[in-house]
Amino acid sequence: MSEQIDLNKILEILLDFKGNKIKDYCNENLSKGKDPYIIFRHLSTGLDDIGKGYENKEFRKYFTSDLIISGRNMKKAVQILKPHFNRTTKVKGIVILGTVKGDVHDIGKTILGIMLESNGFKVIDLGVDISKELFVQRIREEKPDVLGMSALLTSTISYMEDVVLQLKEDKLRDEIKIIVGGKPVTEDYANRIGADAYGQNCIDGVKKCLALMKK
Ligand code: B12
Repeated sequence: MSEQIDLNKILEILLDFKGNKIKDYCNENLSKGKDPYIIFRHLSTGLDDIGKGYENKEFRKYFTSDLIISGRNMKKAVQILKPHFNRTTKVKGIVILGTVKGDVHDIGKTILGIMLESNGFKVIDLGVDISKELFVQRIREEKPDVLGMSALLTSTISYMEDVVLQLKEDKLRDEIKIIVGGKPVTEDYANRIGADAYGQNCIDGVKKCLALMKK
């Protein structure tokens, strides 16, 4: 599928300090009948570019302040787009979500939660920087079908394994399916830590959660 994206315009919107441009962009596109997920995907392309420009040590194009502003604007977009994702009423299962300890990136996880809700899941989003103890406590309380963990830092993905091991120790591992995702996470890593599934993006994540419910 080829999509025309004006990256410069997206970057200008994401880096707008006041945050008005992102609201106008989302509302204008929604009023034209554009699929909210496509709007979100276009904005994500800009975030990716900002991430790469931040990472490039030889010619650093973006700084931490740019990450903060673009992250804040993306969250505004998520709030505007949220009511426009389709919803189904029948509950297909319960998913508990959280970004692991040490990591505060939550845009991907939040959008996954919204898309899971649109696809009939009840979602309990624990938020960010979640310890293994809190995951265990909330799993005991809520008895979800699936645990979804997110991590965006190479330094925090190993905590996903800590959570899996803790669940084993607490005899909860067989009670729940585990799906992991986030930029540095791979299918291979998911297999290595004993997760049941890996989701490359939100759409893949929803598909995998639906499949896990059938197992
Ligand atoms: C916005 C942002 C921030 C914001 C976060 C705001 C927020 N509320 O989330 C702020 C400013 C707080 C931030 C802070 C930092 N950040 Co930052 N950040 C980003 C940035 C630009 C975008 C991340 C994002 O939201 N992407 C959009 C979403 C939609 O994509 P996503 O999260 O990957 O999610 C998709 C998939 O991965 C998947 N997915 C995600 N989670 C899950 C979970 C499941 C279960 C499933 C199935 C799927 C799934 O679905 C989504 C798509 O559909 C990235 C660069 C990048 N391109 O990733 C850097 C990036 C992640 N940050 C980075 C860094 C270094 C930092 C800081 C250490 C910077 C600093 N010096 O302080 C801190 C760390 C803070 C901490 N302890 O967590 C690095 C990480 C490098 C590394 N290898 O570890 C990156 C890659 C930038 C870079 N290229 O250097 N950051």
